[in-house]
Amino acid sequence: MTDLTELRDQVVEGAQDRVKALLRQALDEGISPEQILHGALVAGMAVVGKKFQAHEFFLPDMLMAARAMKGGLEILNPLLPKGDRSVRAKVAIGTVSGDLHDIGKNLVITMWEGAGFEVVDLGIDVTPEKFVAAAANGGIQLVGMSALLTTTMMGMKTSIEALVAAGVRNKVKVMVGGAPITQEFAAEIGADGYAPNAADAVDRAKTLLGMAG
Ligand code: HCB
Repeated sequence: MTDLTELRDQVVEGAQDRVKALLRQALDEGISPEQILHGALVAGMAVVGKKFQAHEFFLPDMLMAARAMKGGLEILNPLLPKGDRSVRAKVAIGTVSGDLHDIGKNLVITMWEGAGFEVVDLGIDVTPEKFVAAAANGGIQLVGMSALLTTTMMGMKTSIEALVAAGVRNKVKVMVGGAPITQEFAAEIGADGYAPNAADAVDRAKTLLGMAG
């Protein structure tokens, strides 16, 4: 039986080929994609974050781990639950200005697409102007913002202020998320919602768009 602890450790080590092999083995043994995602891949990134904080890991280590995680996600993404595909909504999401972290954002996209949403990926380092353009264009009903750095999270506030200044704030719901973000912070900056993970981002989006139930 594949040990998810070993898979997690290989993510931490940044051993992409080994991660892919162990992940395929785990799937063959009937371990669910969600169990692998949370029990090994996401858990691995949490360990990497702690090691970086403790100065045991440096930027290249973090990059290797991210590469290994992405390799694993390439296999897992098509297998994650597709949910209720009858729900249709057009949404956009991006990582805020100055922030290059996109693994979490991409997982939210996977889950949103799985739920039947049409998703516009605004990418990383998204300026307030780009969020405004997304909100102003093409029937987007919800804008998601992601931030992983305490130094970039205020970019969410600036982006919401830009939506207000451009007169498009009422056209869209705004959802924020990312490791340093909390419900309190979301309320403080005037976001409509917050989600701590990609699965909750689906439920939250449905609620905000009046599709829950
Ligand atoms: Co990065 N990094 N990093 N990093 N990094 C963090 C975020 C630290 C917390 C590590 C630490 O110190 N413990 C730290 C931030 C500290 C702080 O701000 N207080 C940090 C730092 C400091 C930095 C640099 C400044 C390092 C440097 O250069 N000295 C640099 C900044 C670059 C930049 O952005 N300008 C940097 C660079 C990197 C990379 C490039 C090596 C790599 C990113 C690769 C990539 O994304 N393509 C990286 C990584 C991988 C991390 C950690 C290890 C993992 C992040 C991750 O992918 N987590 C992270 C440590 C950590 O977070 N514990 C570390 C896994 C995903 C699945 O979780 O939280 O992103 P998530 O997303 C969840 C959830 O939040 C929610 O759903 C997702 C799925 O469940 N969600 C949303 C996310 N966005 C949402 C939006 C919504 O609307 C709704 C829900």
